[in-house]
Amino acid sequence: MNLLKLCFPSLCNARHMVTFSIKQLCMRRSMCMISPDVPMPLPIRKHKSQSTKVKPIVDFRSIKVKGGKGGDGCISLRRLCKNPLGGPDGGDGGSGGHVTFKATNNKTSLEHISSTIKAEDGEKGINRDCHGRNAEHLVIEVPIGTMFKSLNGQILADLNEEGAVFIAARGGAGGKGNHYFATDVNQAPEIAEYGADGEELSYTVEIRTIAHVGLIGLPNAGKSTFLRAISRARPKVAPYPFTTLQPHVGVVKYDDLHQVTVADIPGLIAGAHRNRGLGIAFLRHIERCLCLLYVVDTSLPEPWQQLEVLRYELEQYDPHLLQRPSGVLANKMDLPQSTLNLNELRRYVDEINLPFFPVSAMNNVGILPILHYVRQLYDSTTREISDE
Ligand SMILES: Nc1nc2c(ncn2[C@@H]2O[C@H](COP(=O)(O)OP(=O)(O)OP(=O)(O)O)[C@@H](O)[C@H]2O)c(=O)[nH]1
Ligand SMILES: [Mg+2]
Repeated sequence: MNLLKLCFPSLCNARHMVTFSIKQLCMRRSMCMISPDVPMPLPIRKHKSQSTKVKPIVDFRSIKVKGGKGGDGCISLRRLCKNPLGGPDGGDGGSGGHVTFKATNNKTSLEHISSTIKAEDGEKGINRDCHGRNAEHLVIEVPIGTMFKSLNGQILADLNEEGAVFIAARGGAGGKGNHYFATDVNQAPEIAEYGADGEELSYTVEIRTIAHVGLIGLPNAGKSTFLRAISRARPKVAPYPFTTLQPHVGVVKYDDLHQVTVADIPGLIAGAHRNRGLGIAFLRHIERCLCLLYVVDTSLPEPWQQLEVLRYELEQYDPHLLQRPSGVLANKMDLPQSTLNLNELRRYVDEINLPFFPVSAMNNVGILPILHYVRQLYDSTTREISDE
């Protein structure tokens, strides 16, 4: 505990916000000398689910979409007992439905999107000039920031605001019934149109931003443990590398009702940009986080080397990633080796000019200053986006 007091002078007796009441939070504002204007993270009141199913985020899908087929027109000649030559009365077919995607705040992942999507067909026309019903358009909700690309990689749509809609495949028009073809010279035509087929197209769908903040680190650094500490997400934690194989997203709520999403990205290793380890796919996930938190296992010898590896891999993949707003978490500060390495690591982090946070994710110590910093990152990036 004394070691922790050295590392976290203002917060050493903070266990974790899980147990805070609102009153306690107000007291903590004054304890931590946090201005009353700064939004505070809300305590996690709801218990984590007991289910063993853990949902990783799906941020990429290849889909085939098909608009509904138009209904066929009808061939019918009216024959009533008092009017045996009543003329053509075949109705038109209804139009097929479109497949559309609509951006909404309610969705955060693409997991509900199946690989083949088909809209409803229009109904056939029938006699007595009854037209077939037009099919309902299929509206699929997707997260804001979803991009639709053609198979050759061209961006066709970017749904970057609430309510934006992309018509991915149009339904076919309904066919005309035989009443439509009646002319002066042919008053009983026995022809009608088939309904047109709907468009059939393929796309790749990607979410531009999977989370506001991405946790990146070497395997076993404690990324999943940290995400579990700050949110209700339940990524698996285990003492072996590559426990996390898919990104997981947790939500941190603040008392001004803003929600910041934090993604636990699977561990990176040296050579990741050349597809080593779990491959380049995870660098792609990192690209989709607005800010980054490097998680370092401070108990390992020369922990700054972990930062060097991480930053080198990011630079090789995309040098712009190093410009993203970032911070460094020196994790596992409860272990004695960590205290020995702390100052050297702090010096390295100061040199690269990044904010530094000693933390013990397992014991929930040092979490609050990070959540304040996360909120600052969120505020600055969302302000930039709204200014653009
Ligand atoms: N002593 C101590 N152990 C920790 C701390 N944080 C994490 N660990 C342990 O470190 C091991 C790895 O933790 P994870 O959270 O699974 O690490 P990860 O970075 O998600 O690992 P990958 O998913 O493999 O990339 C687990 O045994 C954790 O209990 C900490 O603050 N202190
Ligand atoms: Mg993990």
